[in-house]
Amino acid sequence: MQTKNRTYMNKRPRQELLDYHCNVIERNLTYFKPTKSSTTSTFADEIKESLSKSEKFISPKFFYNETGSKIYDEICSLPEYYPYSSETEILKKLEPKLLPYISDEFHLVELGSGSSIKTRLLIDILFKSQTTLQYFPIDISDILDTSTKNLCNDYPNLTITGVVDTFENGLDFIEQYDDNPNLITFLGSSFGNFNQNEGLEFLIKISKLMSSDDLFLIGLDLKKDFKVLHDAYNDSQNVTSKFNLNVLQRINEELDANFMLNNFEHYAVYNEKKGRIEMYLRSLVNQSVKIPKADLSISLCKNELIHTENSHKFSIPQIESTLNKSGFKKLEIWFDSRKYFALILAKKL
Ligand code: AVJ
Repeated sequence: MQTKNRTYMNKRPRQELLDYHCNVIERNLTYFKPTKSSTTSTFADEIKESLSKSEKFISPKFFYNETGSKIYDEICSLPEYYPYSSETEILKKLEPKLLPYISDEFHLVELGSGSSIKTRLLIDILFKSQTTLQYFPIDISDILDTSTKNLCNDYPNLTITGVVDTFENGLDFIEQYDDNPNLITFLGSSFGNFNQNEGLEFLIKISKLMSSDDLFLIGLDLKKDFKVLHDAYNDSQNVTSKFNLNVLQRINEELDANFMLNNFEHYAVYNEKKGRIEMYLRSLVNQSVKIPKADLSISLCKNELIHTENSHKFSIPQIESTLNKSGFKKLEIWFDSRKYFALILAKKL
């Protein structure tokens, strides 16, 4: 094998070029935050905008406050919610399949802060080929929770460097940080929340930011039997309903709104034509709601829907063409035993 002329140990991080603060929490736990407050709009701005439209909408990114994240963890342990168990099944068998692609000293970059069992499975694989590992979770919101601290206690040779920023900016930062190759992961079919154009644009940005020896590992949920899809978002314990309704509770808490949660019901349906689960909150009565901190009052008719999420399901040809169109070369595609979920390994074209 060709040896690359690189010095990993002496390379100084170039954070001074990039306008990030460095906060050292512990010996092996650091995070970087942009110094300039980003220009992205606030929760109040976005809610005002998306609930003022004739087709009311709340972005699914707002599901994940502390309570919402806990409910999402509950969803992941539901028997009907196959995406989590299917992806984990693939990851548990990944070691012999992924290791042939790992030759240098790879960093692990995670889009979205996992700090879950899935992150641990990937860390374990990388430690099979290297003695130290640097892990960069990228997330716009508080990624340094207790699970991150547990991670650094459990792995003494792991260095965690959180980047509190958008995925694109965070990846840009890491690419300039040093010259190590990166295994960039985007798991859980989070990609399914994008519509087709947003998804394509996102992948184009990622592939442009990547260097030629980086690897990209993306988990995508597959098209399948209607009943399996339906039940995954209409679970018998109503956890998904609680998850969906919690976003209204969050708006009540943070924006002083007066949504009456009992006046809404969870509605999730598979849209065959668009190949996606659509989630809504249905108004059960004619009602009006005040959202003072968004400077907004809305009225809802009985049966009116607030759209809260799209979760796209993919076919294999669709995955291949999306990757091709966005500057990626597919290396591998792995499935779980039921072929419900796919994990794709790709490189920059
Ligand atoms: C985190 C976006 C992958 O779409 O399945 C789970 C979120 N919504 N149940 C998904 C979700 C309802 C989940 N993703």
